[in-house]
Amino acid sequence: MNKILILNGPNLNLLGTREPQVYGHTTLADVEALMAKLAAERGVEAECFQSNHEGALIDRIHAARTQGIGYIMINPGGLTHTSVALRDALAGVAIPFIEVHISNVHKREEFRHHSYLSGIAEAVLCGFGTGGYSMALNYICDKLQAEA
Ligand code: CA2
Repeated sequence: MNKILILNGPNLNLLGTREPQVYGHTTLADVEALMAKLAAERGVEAECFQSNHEGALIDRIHAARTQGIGYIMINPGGLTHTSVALRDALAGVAIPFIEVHISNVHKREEFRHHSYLSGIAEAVLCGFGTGGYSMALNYICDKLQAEA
């Protein structure tokens, strides 16, 4: 069960190409390469998946149940604030997950202050830029190693 699934939701494929004042200059490919490198250094396998489609993310979460995934890291993008279905999928597979946001959602518009996922997440990180992904990965690797 020492596999990690790293999910990125709608529009995160644009990372590093637009709105650098909010999301920085790092691309999603950069983030995914770093995740693979850091995970390998810790003897863990990280699989990354990004989709602009809610159903595709839900299908990927369901598949994780039988793929030896011990932990999920997810930046749900805008679905954070809208998707009961994504929450139900994560609750349904009962795989612990960390919710990550690049920006500090609490410093932004009111509609970004509520997350449908946070109430069932093990932990939530926001406002650390793309550095939040590395922090979450370290935490998850510590947890998986403590369980091994
Ligand atoms: O801060 C985050 O990571 C968010 O999850 C990003 C979502 C936003 O809806 C959430 O409120 C907070 C937006 C993802 C869109 O990402 C883009 C990246 C670069 C350029 C345009 C969009």
